[in-house]
Amino acid sequence: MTDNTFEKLTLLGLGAMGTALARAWLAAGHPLTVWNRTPSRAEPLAAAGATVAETAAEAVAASDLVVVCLLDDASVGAAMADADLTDKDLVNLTTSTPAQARVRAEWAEKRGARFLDGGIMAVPPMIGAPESGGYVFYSGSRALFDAHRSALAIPAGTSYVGEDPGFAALHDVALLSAMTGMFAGVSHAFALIRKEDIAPANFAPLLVNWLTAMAPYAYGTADHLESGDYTKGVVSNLAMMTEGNTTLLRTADEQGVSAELLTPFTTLMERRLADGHGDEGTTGVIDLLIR
Ligand code: FVH
Repeated sequence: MTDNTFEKLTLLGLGAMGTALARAWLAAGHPLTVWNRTPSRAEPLAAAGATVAETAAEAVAASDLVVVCLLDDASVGAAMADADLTDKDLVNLTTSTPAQARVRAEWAEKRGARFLDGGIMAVPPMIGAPESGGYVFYSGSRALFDAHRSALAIPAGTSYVGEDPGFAALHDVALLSAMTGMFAGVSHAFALIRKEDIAPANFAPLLVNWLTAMAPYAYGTADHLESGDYTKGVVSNLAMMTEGNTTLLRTADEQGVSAELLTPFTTLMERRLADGHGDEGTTGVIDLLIR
């Protein structure tokens, strides 16, 4: 933003997320050029004040700041094959792996652009709604991030996690992976009560409160990894928890529920216990996972 004018930017990709981003920037007063492979998706945004480019190359040429939010890394390469990136500030909000983000950063830099990768920790309704808590991890060029910070902060909060362009994707995927484990646990818990006279609507708040109470377990794990002492502050040790797992597995059997979501983790706990670490918590499982 300079004086009273809002920074001009270009957005490639008008899927569910791209459209939400576009609407947030337009609502804030940013002049916005958009492009989408299927042109009809740009029509509602044209009505809301966006300039629609006919090609991705034309859209890139329109602004110094170019944001990309496409399906995957391959679509980023395909969409910008003919674009001149010289002196552009390219922000890629397309979900990718850390390795893909690092290669994409080299690709952009070879073409004369500064590069910032982003991992969006939000779903489309959370964009442009600061109260939702949505945010984006950014990594790569710190100079680019600082130069465009106010524009980048319009759709969602910002969290810069380092110069390594792979770090935003790594943080994003690590949190999504933890979420996947939580979804697995929630699915198993509902399966256990499914055939009983327990209303899912009454059970849900119990689950939420319990998971919320247990979430700070992550701080203890971090402390173990930082200190190297996996027994530090352990309240419920591995020997006890592994024994407890037999009750979890037996209950699944009694309830006619497959234990296939539980067994991968319980098997790792058993291996760590068998290696003689019964006085630890579950932090040692991390060492078993790393190849
Ligand atoms: N939607 C969500 O909940 C998640 C939240 C977290 C972040 N993700 C990531 O955001 C990227 C975009 O997601 P999206 O929700 O906008 O995805 P779609 O609605 O499926 O739109 C995909 C857009 O990509 C275009 N596209 C696909 N392939 C190509 C290609 N080869 N060349 C050019 N463009 C391509 C597609 O165009 P079209 O089908 O309309 O022509 C859409 O614009 C994504 O990385 C999520 O993981 C969203």
